[in-house]
Amino acid sequence: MAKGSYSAVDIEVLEGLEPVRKRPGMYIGGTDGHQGLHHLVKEILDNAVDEAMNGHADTITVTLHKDGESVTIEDNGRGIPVDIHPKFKKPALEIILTTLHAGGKFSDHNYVTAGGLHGVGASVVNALSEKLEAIVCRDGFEWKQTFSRGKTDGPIKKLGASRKKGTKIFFRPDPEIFKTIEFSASRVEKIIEEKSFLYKGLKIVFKNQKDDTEKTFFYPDGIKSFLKSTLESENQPPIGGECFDLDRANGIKIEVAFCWTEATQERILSYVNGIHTKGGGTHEDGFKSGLAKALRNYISVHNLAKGVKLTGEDIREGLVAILSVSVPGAVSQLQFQGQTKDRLNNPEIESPVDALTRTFENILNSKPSVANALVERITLAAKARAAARSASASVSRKVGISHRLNLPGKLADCSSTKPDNSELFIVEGDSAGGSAKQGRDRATQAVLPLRGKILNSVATSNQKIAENKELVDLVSALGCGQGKDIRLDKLRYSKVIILTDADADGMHISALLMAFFFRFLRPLVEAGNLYIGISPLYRLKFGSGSKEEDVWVYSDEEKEKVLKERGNRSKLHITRFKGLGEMNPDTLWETTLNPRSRKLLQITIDEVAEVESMLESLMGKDSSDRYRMIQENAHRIEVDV
Ligand code: 28G
Repeated sequence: MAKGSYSAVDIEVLEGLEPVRKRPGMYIGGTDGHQGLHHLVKEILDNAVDEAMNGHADTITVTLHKDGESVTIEDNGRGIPVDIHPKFKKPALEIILTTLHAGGKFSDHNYVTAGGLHGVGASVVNALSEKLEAIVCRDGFEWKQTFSRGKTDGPIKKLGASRKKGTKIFFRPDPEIFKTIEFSASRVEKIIEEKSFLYKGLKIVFKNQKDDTEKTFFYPDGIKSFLKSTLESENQPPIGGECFDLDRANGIKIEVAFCWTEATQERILSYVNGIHTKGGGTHEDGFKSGLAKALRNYISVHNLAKGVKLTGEDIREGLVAILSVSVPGAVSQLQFQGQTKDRLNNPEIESPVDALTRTFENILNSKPSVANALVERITLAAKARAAARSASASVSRKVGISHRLNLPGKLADCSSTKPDNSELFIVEGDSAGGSAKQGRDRATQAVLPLRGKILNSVATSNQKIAENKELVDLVSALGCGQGKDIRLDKLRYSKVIILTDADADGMHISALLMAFFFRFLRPLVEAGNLYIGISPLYRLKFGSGSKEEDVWVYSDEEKEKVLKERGNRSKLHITRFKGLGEMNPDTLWETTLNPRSRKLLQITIDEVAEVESMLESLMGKDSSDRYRMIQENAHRIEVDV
């Protein structure tokens, strides 16, 4: 059989889809209806992108159907093979969609993308879909097979002759698996946009039947457009008016686009075979070292150093970069590392990226005025950093890594010293703090009451933080330090739970606290340690005497729903809680603190862009915007047991 052509014999390991339905989270990262749900789209889209990347398709269409709960993805590639597997006597299409790891062997000269680390393919989507329809056009015919929850509805059908070629997959996620199956159009759009930035020349059409719109994503300039769109959306013009890009195409494919801005942080968005590597890794390391070499060489050749010592951090201050690396061959050759497995670990990738990036020196030489603007920017950063170093030393002494000895006086600590079974409740106000202290499980739950306005920390300097007693107390209670010196292994609690009243003021305080965490304790948020505790808005007391029954509801809609369900038949008494302080300790335990019955909302960061815009709205003066942000996230509520 010719190299590169399909052979059904490639499919070797067959395993049913039961494990996927049993533990969906293991395959798609969650079933709360957001990350996991949208992961299904990524998974199918990735297959279509693979087909395009290998030169067999150039257009992909993604349709979000009117119901908002189903999606069709179509490519104009070769079509998934439908020939009968000699051993299993089933069409390849069916095997691919109904068995785990049925992708067969990857040929070693093709680029293969993968939907993150859970990239296990179409069969997972099939397993988690109430309905999936696959239509294949190839070799002059159109074929169709449909599935329910990963099982075929019947054999594949030949629909008739067709001169088209390609694959079309419709699916509706299974409401038995997902908390909600409502797709977010903007999220789907983000997924599509990212893909089309990463693969220049690929055209992806997004048809949104919900609002009858159609958008085409096509970026011939690839990640250079990605960079420009990032800069534009953040209103950050590049220094010297210039964005740079480098690429090499043979073997390991490397593309990088970058520029400097007036911002103080550095931001590198990196990808390997289309997989976002939030934790960086060897490709990023190569880029950083290459960049440092290019600039240091340029500076020394032109004698621009003037006695200032430049660190890598100085060089990268204000840097915004998109780095995309593609390694030919199976994704399984890629090695990932770190707690969330989002750090590339393949050592052979570092030096080619370093070598390519070093050629940036040539660009600098050819554009002396831009180069000088950059050198000035970098030397200034170095001087500022040196000046800040002495000041920040005194700050970190105050806000630094704490010991049990200097825990804040207001903290009612738990008796456990094991972070794994310790939780910290950050409670608004002294009276709620009092109820929480009495109502909690002293063994595992600590309470820190916060009083007064918390600083709007997004816009606040380290200096001001050090002067804010509430925040200093919070950081010492956490024990892990903050900012660059954060040490997550010293974090004293595995769950840090913000608990505020269920009103606008409470939301505002949560928003400010979250902003503080995002800005100064981001790794803690990224590691999934931050939660918002949801307290009930009403108690509905049904019946009376021994038949009395309490139902706690967390929103007006839920109240209406429960009342409708119960009808008017029983006696009813409704109490609205104006604040946590109104609940007695037992009630607070039952509704809000008890791990068996409470509702927690885990705060996650899945995309840098999302957080940036979130931060923007948190910073915004309009507090209703902040309120809305929290409300929008509030449906991600998960009951944790
Ligand atoms: C529309 C939504 C998602 C796809 C193809 C095309 C082929 C294929 C897909 O083969 C089996 C395993 C590795 C080769 C390959 C067709 C070769 C020849 C294909 C998609 C055989 C899977 N002819 N298009 N899978 N491979 N599009 N779009 O899923 O060795 S999946």
